[in-house]
Amino acid sequence: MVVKRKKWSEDFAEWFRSTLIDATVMDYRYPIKGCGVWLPYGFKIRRNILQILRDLLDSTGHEETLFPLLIPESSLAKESTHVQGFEEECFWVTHGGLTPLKVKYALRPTSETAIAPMLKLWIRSHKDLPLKLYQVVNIFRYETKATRPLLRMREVATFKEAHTTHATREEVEAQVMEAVNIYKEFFDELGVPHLVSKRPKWDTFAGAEYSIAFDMVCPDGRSLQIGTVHNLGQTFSKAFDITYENMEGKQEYVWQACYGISGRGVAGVLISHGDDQGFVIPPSIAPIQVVIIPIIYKEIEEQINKTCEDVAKRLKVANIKVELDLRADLTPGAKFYYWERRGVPIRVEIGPRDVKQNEVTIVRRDTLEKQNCTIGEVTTVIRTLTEEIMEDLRGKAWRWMRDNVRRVDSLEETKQLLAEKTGVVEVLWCKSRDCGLKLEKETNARILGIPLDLEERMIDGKCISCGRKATHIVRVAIAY
Ligand code: 5CA
Ligand code: ZN
Repeated sequence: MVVKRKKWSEDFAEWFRSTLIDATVMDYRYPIKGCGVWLPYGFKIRRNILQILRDLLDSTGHEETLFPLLIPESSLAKESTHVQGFEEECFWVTHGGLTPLKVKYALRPTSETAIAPMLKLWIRSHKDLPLKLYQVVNIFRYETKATRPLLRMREVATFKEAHTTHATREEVEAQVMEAVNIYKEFFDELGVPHLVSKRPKWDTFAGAEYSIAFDMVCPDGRSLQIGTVHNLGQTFSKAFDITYENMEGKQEYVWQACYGISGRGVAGVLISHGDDQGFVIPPSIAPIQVVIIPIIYKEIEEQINKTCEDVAKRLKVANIKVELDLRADLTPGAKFYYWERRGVPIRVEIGPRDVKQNEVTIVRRDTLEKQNCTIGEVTTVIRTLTEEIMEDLRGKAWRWMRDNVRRVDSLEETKQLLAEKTGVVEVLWCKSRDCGLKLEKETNARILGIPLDLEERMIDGKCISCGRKATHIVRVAIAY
């Protein structure tokens, strides 16, 4: 298939779409809109990223489970704000074979109402709490906005959702903060720069008391929500009658939180570090960390290939994921290009001069800088280099994002920056709903919310919308 190549910096959406296929990460040409296929190479990236998330959750007392995909309408409809938020987004199963079902089933759009009836059976006393569960599943949402590979799918094939249950309000609030810290660590490990904001009331998850979201800034200046943490309060415990017996022997409703990261988390990694040549996969999650390419000269072909094999063996022994590209039908240049698109972080070239000097040439994918080292040093040099690359990717991505988040005082400038899609704009706000909605309307943008770390701090200045005293800084962006 011929894919038209677009630049990261010029047409990000098209760049992402074509690079996903070209780099064999995902093929979204499936005959149902909003569904895609994880290809073997992409699947390995996905698995490595999920492993980081699983490790973080497992080490903080979460346990992995698996709930059914089907949710009876009677469960989904038990909580009114939740069902209002989701019923139009559900795919419904209405038949079993040719027989119409008495109660139709939703394909889970998220799993609160799959989990709640079971919690009611499991939770008896305060000794059963806290209960911290998660699952990695596919969910289905009948998205009506334009679907985009990984960013807005109808089958969200990669969805990690955590659901926790607690005895008190204080405990669930502490859990929300733990979740925020887990997600921060997750994105930091991957070098994905993010903004953490408390979403405004009108953009809260259906059924939640409040929502905290992680957003990144895309190369085209639009923001992308890459994770959310919700405090569900007692919404679902009251609707599903989930109670526990407290120390005094009294029945109390439980408190709940939930938090999710989807395939957008994978997209975040690919987008943050990509460039005009394609993806750049961070070494820590790269399925192939080093590719070795022989630069063949007929007379000493055998010697070059043997050296390549020797170097591959050394790297393998050192637990470095290495691929030796001995394909005879491709020129070295074609191979460079092939692996660059896929984002293999380090390339080792071995040619006649290298063999003569007992050396190899090492090229970094992110900067295309070259260096030489002796064959004896190769594993040490590459180990150090993988750490350097990770640091540099992280630093570069954060610098780019910080340059694209701007504090602005005037409404005119806010409008102009957002119209030009130059990233996230931070303005002063009185926190009133009217001013927030008015600001969204005037700028055609979305309020992402108040920076979480500044939520408690009062601000001096005037609300950008009404001119009265402001209380908070608020982030605004054109959101995906
Ligand atoms: N039950 C809660 C927490 S698991 C929940 O469903 N939250 S959510 O609706 O905000 O989804 C969690 C995350 O999934 C979002 O932050 C967003 O990054 C991602 N997401 C939501 N819809 C889609 C979609 N259609 N395609 C890809 N990712 C999505
Ligand atoms: Zn105001």
